Amino acid sequence: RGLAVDMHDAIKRNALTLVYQPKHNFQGDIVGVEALLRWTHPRYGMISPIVAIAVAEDSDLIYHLGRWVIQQACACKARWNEAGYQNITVAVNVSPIQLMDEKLPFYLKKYTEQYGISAQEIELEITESTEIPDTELTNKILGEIMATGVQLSMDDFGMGYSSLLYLRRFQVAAIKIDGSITRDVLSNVTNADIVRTICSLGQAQNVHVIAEYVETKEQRDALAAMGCDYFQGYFHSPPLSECECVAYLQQHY
Ligand code: G
Ligand code: G
Ligand code: MN
Ligand code: NA
Repeated sequence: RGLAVDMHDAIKRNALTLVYQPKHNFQGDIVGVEALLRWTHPRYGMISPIVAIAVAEDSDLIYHLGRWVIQQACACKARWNEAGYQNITVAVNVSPIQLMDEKLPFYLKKYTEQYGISAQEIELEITESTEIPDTELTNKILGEIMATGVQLSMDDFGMGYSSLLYLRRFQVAAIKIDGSITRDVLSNVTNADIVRTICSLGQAQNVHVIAEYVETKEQRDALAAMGCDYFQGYFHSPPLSECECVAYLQQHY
């Protein structure tokens, strides 16, 4: 049996889960979370989401999996709203291949309505594993996603194919500077220059800049001084189960 078959089962039996990594502002308030896929395989144990997504992309399961992730994220956000945590966004990762799913805008509408949340509470982090095709189809889908009110952000900014062009192709709410740039910002002068440059771009474009892989207070403070708005990483918190995240919200909201 191949991993693709196992994943099909896993989706059906709810053997996949999402964990949530908090994002904070400089004041320390939690402003949102990023949903991250976790798959515990019955025989192979934990499978990295990078592998899981690659398996799904190679086997037609990716649209199904992507819709499932969005549904779970909307359901979770509805529970948090109910508990009084309205002022946080939930971000979901989408690969460029998922941006070819013509039904993606439909499902974003369907699940936000079904769970009674507003589209603005959901964010799609577009990862740059491959180039986003500049075709009529993806441009149409991107336009329809923006029309739903769901926010778009650029993940792994600074590492990818044509990040700067994407800023012109669609409206983004946030830029996430890739962890490989932020992680050694204290010791690498070039990376510090890159961070400052991305931050001034963000300011000019009225786009929030998020630093990920922030592991220490020194890094957080330096990144804030360089102009980053939001911070994500082990300094604040690792990814948390929904249950752990509720406890975290009780302390940090
Ligand atoms: O959680 P972890 O750091 O292991 O995630 C590794 C990468 O896998 C993340 O950077 C993220 O971009 C990707 N990833 C995690 N969950 C999802 C998901 O639900 N969909 C997609 N497309 N990518 C994901
Ligand atoms: O690819 P993306 O950046 O979306 O995925 C984030 C992944 O990076 C998560 O799966 C998480 O486990 C990991 N991660 C998040 N914060 C940190 C951090 O501060 N340090 C390290 N080493 N890994 C992190
Ligand atoms: Mn991400
Ligand atoms: Na990233």
